Amino acid sequence: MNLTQKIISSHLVEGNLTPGEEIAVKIDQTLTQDATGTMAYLEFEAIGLPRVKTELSVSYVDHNTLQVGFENADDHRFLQSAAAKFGVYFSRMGNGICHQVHLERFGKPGQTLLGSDSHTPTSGGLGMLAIGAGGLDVATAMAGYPFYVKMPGVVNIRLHGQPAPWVAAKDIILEVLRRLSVKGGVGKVMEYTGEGVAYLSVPERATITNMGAELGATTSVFPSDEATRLFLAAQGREQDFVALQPDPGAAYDEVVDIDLSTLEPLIALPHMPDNVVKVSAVAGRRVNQVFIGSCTNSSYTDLMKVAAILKGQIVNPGVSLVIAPGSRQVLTALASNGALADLVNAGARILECACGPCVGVGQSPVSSGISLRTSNRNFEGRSGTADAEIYLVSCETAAASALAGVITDPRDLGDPVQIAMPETFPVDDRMIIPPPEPGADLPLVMGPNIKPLPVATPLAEQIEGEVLLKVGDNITTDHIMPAGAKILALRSNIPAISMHCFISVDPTFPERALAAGGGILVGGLNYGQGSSREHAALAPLYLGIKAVLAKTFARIHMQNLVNFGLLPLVFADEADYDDIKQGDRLTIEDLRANLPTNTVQVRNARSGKTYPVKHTLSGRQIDILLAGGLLIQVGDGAKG
Ligand code: MIC
Ligand code: SF4
Repeated sequence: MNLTQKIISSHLVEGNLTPGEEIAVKIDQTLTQDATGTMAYLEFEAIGLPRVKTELSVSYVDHNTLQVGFENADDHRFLQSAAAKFGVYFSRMGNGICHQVHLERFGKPGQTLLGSDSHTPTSGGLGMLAIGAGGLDVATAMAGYPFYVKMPGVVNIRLHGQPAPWVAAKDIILEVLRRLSVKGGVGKVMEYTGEGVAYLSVPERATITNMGAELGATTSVFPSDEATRLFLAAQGREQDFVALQPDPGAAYDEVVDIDLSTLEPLIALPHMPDNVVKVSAVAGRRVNQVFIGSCTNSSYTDLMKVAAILKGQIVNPGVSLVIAPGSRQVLTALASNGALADLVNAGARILECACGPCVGVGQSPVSSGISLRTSNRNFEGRSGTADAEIYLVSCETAAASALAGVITDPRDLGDPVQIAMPETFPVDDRMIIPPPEPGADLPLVMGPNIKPLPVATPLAEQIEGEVLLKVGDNITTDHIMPAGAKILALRSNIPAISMHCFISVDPTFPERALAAGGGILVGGLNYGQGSSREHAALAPLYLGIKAVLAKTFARIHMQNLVNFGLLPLVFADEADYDDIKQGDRLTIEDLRANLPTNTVQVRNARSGKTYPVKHTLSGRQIDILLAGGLLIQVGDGAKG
């Protein structure tokens, strides 16, 4: 067996290892973050259990920590009260980005982790099977239910040779994205092997598994080896180490070979993470801002490299350099060894240990500005500046460019910087509050911005409605439900946040949808890629959307639609997409009878055509739709 199959089979509750068939997997650990966590704990409350049933569940606060207005602070207070009430560890504001802290303090090789954030696969760098999902799936896992997913195909990415000088882990995953695209990983796990693995530390492996999310992959995983043991030992957690490797000669569904010794520094151009070229091909373009941080590249070694490059120099006058360390542990280490002073002396603006600019919480670039970022997503508008251009790079390229003021190949700097992994990290878990002993009936503390969950309804016999919006390929959840500090503050208030749905595509959409009493959405390939935010399903639900007709769907978003009773349908013939115009009236009849037999048809009143559609839903997902959403199903189950 390969490593993916080994971990899945040791957690398999239902199904078999045939790719494409639905399996149920036992979940050992869960994580949530503030922007998805408020919903997840409201959902857990609705399920009706007093306490989580997982081995470990952690609630992080890292996405929106600006606390502009009371809404955000109220959410954090609610999350702290929910963690105490339901038996969940609470990582306080300022303690760091969920994925970085989870890697440092909680991740365990061979275990499963489900997180309400699409970059949960970061912990795959430790040999975990770590999967991102919507809040309701995570709430369900906290309630002790297994996680359902289609058994992925396993792609073996074989890393050959030693990375060329100045080639970073980021360049390796950018190369994978260049080759496979943002759709290339859908329905697959990326499993890394080969002699090149030994050259990568756990945080470097985590950079690669983190950005496997941008491939659309179910997850990515590295073996657990001597580097894993050393990392866990440095975290004071050697007891959590187990060695894990695929069996010799294990079979894979696909193989990708990458020679690390011939790679060059790479860069993703606006506005997609797979729009990758060599840094040298675009060197010399002016840069207005450089952001170093995010769950992709904010580890100790990342920032030590940056400090070494910047030491004794000053940031170019045309550049604003902002740095957000990934965790309090990283920041403490930099503070005590002097590297923080090197960063500050060089003119870096140090931000809180949080997601920050990555999700548009502060530091929006200037109009038409060019921002070089070490983060993972460069979707249009995500930075908060509609016409900014975001480029994705390694820490080395970011630091070199911040000094030069133009996009710079780090190889121009001469000898590469070498940073050794420390033997011990400054471990201090006092900003992580363990849950109290079971027994006490603690309150959930809610501010006025926290509104009840919207209720899904059982699938109707017939859906009839206007095509309220027709969009193209690769529509992201940032298009459907934008982030940024102002909108993130509304994550626990669905009526209010819904008024921002699709506004970057069509500002009139929310009002038109409400006025029409709801309708239907039409999308292209890979609809709903990106974030796990279930608000991208909850807002359309609130606005009355009944069905989404697309060429293909991204995994997490499709499950989120199902969880809230919205029907995801796929064109049987992609050419029918071209026949539909925004404003057409569509009718889908005999749904309850035709869904289980996959014989659904959609009639277009304007063109008079009937389109055969199919779905890729499992029997379980059909049952959820017929029942009116997962919450109704699970809630009933939990009550007996
Ligand atoms: C993201 O990077 O898009 C986010 C913000 O972390 C999201 C979660 C969210 O929208 O709250 C994700 O990746 O799932
Ligand atoms: Fe946070 Fe950005 Fe990572 Fe999402 S991608 S978890 S917003 S740092």
